[in-house]
Amino acid sequence: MNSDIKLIPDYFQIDDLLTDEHKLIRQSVRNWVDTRLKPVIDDYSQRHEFPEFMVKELGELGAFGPYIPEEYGGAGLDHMSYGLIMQELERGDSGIRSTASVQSSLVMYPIHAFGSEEQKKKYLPGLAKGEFLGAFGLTEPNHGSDPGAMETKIVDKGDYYLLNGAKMWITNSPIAEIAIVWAKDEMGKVRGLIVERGMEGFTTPETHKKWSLRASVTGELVFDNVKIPKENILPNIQGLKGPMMCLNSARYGIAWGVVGAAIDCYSTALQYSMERKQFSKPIASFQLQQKKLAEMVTDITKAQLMVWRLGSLRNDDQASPAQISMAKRNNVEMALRVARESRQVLGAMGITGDYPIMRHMMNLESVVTYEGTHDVHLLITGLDITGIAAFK
Ligand code: TGC
Ligand code: FAD
Repeated sequence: MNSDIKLIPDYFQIDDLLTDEHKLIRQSVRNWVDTRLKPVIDDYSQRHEFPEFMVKELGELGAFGPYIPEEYGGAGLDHMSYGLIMQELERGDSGIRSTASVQSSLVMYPIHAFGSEEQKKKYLPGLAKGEFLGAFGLTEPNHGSDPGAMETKIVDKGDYYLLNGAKMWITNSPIAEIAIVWAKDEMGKVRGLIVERGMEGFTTPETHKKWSLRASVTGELVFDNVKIPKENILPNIQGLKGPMMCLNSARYGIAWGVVGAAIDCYSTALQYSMERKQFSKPIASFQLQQKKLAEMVTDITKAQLMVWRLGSLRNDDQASPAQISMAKRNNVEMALRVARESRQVLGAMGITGDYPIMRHMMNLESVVTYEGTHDVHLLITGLDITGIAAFK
């Protein structure tokens, strides 16, 4: 293939806007994805198995809590770096990016932002190193898009809280050592708790038969009269804004991550179209295939510009939740479109595990739903521009 062809597009020279440190971080994650993840991920997905060996390696790579300060085991990096790490991981697989998103944004972030000094010292260094995983329990069997109506409850029993209820669709729940669980107290206020594996009455059944994120483990968190020590409550937050602030960070990471999945699909299609011949010519020479490729690279470029700007706003603490929602929604839809178009460029080969496209496409069907569905994010934009909430 012509060596001038860029398989990882940078059409608007966004690299010029990154620091040398950003590029170095991106390169180290890119190398890890190419050498450790890509060669094995199709097998794990086909077997519906989580590559557990990656947890320690992700910790060593600095993919867990990159923006958490170094004194707690994080890397003290900026949000642009976090985004670039998510992009590279999802170029490999959305499920592996999910593992890093949950650990960083949904477990380490709330402990760091809302936890006591003792909680930060107890949990953050081990989470950062990948010594153990955490999970985040917000969604319930009867409450997905409307987490404010959650039924999971804590009752103050003097020395401890008694926790009852259930969470569903929880990434990493069957293998996590701790879970950040959101529950209502007697006053109906949402509180955050650190629930530890081994606490009596706490179980984590696995969810089987997923056609999406097959290399990521999903399950439930079930609480049957679990005694939670008082020191396990997150002291510095009350109300739904606690979990929502965690989601801002995770949704931001997803907006970046899916650009990676789109790049992987596009570059596979570009390469294939240059090599595959029909009617004695590479299929890349036909206008209809060029239209697909040109639209894909345009879509990816727009998404790259959006997350770069969002990253600089977030670094200045200026990114609004509505901006994050718009970027998450836009970029996931873009990545799904790119995956579907790329799959067609490969013809029948596109449906096999010899190429990553079908796996990305199936993964993205979860990504478009979790962390707030495509429709919910549209309604968040609607609320932002009209001032009228159309959820209820
Ligand atoms: P609403 O009345 O609007 O808000 C209640 C309180 O929360 C505050 N708030 C936020 N604060 C910070 N950031 C945000 N993004 C916030 N959104 C809301 C709000 O200011 C208010 O605070 P206060 O102090 O006034 O009480 O809430 P609502 O009940 O009307 O619901 C609004 C809605 C629908 C937008 C929201 O609840 C929502 O986003 N629903 C989607 C739920 C969701 O995203 N779940 C994700 C679960 S975790 C997950 O999917 C992990 S996947 C992990 C992986 O594998 O990568
Ligand atoms: P519902 O809320 O029942 O929505 C069903 C449909 O109705 C959607 O299309 C939705 O857009 C639409 N809808 C809902 N309300 C409205 C409205 N007001 N107006 C218009 N349309 C509406 N959750 C966690 O807490 N932690 C996790 O780690 C986690 N990991 C996940 C991993 C996977 C693989 C998946 C698939 C999900 C995960 N989730 C997790 C749950 C995820 O956040 C929820 O699935 C999501 O918030 C949507 O909730 P729901 O599935 O109950 O759909």
